[in-house]
Amino acid sequence: MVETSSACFLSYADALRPRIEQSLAAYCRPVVGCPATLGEAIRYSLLAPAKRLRPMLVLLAAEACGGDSSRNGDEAMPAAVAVEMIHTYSLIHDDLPAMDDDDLRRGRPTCHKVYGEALAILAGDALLAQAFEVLAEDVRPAALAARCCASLARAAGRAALVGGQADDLTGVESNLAALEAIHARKTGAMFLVSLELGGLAAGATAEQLAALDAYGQSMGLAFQITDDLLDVSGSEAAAGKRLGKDADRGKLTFPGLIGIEESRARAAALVAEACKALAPLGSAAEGLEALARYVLERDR
Ligand code: GRG
Repeated sequence: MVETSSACFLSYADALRPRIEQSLAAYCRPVVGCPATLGEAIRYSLLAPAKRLRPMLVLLAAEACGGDSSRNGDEAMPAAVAVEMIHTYSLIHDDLPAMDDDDLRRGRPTCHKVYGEALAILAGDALLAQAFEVLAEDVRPAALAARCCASLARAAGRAALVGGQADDLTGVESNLAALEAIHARKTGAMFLVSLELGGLAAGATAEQLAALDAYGQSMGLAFQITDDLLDVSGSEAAAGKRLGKDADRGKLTFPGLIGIEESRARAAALVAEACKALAPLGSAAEGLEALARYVLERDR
């Protein structure tokens, strides 16, 4: 496989982002019965400037598994929208005073700072429900839609996103295994399901799905380590959120447990492993390789 760079990912991102943004906007057009302010709160958070890594993983996984590029990845777009809806709901709820209590997200005041706590909770609830509506109605055939709904529900549920968040809030033992177990559920599961849904939309074989899974395991953990590193030494302007909060709150982090240098080395090794795992997918997986390299060098 030709070695890609994070700069190469930016050209993939420039091509994918407008299509993702357009689809997200289309799915949050006003509908009868949705109060105007609720619709506004949903659009405010879902359409805020964001990296869109999860939808890009869906589309790049579909491409890596031979997705029909002449259809511009349309077959995978409902899944790309659904994962971003779940991710955005989790960020809205995570920012609430009862959880991480943040006032800045995606470079803007958090949803509850603008619309109040009750409406922010409801905007998150609506996005959680709509993600499954999108999959159930727009993924074809129906058996594939049901499989996508089941996988996304598992990734967003009690033994993954929600369970990891609960452990992170209540605190567990201070060791590497405990930290990795939190992140595998809180962050990793959504990356893995993004890749799986993209692969499924493209009709991936079991071998291709296994390669995507191996890639996602390593890349997801590398993403979390770089997230912790950015919290220590990143720029708030670039990140669009408050930094330095983990240390202030005595949270378990990779730099806190193993130091900054060891964390950097670990993230680099994981990205190398992620790229190696793509070998069975050949050159069609170049976009995924570039995304993994971007994760290592990102500043937001
Ligand atoms: C409330 C059920 C529930 C879960 C919340 C996502 C999450 C769990 C917490 C967010 C806190 C956090 C910083 C987690 C670490 C990694 C992460 C998910 C960062 C945000 O994702 P990015 O960097 O953000 O892809 P953008 O805004 O670009 O989408």
